[in-house]
Amino acid sequence: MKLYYSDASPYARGVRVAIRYLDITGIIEQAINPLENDEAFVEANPLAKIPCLVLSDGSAVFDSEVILRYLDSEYGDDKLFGSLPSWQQQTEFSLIKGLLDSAVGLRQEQMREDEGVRSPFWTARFEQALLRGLRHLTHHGEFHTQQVNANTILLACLLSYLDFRHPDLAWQKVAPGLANWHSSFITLPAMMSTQP
Ligand SMILES: N[C@@H](CCC(=O)N[C@@H](CS)C(=O)NCC(=O)O)C(=O)O
Repeated sequence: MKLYYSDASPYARGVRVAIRYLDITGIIEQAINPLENDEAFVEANPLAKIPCLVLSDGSAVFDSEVILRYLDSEYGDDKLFGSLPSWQQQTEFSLIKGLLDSAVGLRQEQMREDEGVRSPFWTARFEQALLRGLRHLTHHGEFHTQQVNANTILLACLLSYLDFRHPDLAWQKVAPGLANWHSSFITLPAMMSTQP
């Protein structure tokens, strides 16, 4: 199997953390820049987005959520999603995934600055969603332990991405509990070995 990824992508990092945590072997990780539209990559995922997992029979699995569910079901004994049976926990997963979309959207606005087309409206909207969402998770989430599951992996990758790409956001001020949890979670070997 082959995983297309980039070091900076928080979605791809979530999948790479899961591969290490579940101790899955036999996946070759190929770093690419999705914006370069490599022919084999675009053939595998017409959306030209990473992560994208190409199976041994040549078929492709994407996006990050489907890859995580695939790996968990085929190799992980449901360790990642099995511990999240309630609709509330599934909704928490959607919230974290949506916050990743906001963080990456905010990054795209930064990149548009060079073209002189950065939107103050969308910049503020992404920032507000991030701060609202993290505040919500601080009050309603269950992120007080070292438990490793799909939600904690993705949340840790999101918070590390915010520190990496959006250090001025100061998310720690609205979510101090998450900041404590994150500083401990990132010491896990699977997190350490996938740092951008
Ligand atoms: N919903 C997708 C989002 C993946 C995504 O947006 N990846 C970014 C990198 S962080 C990408 O490949 N961007 C290239 C593009 O948008 O053309 C997932 O969960 O995998």
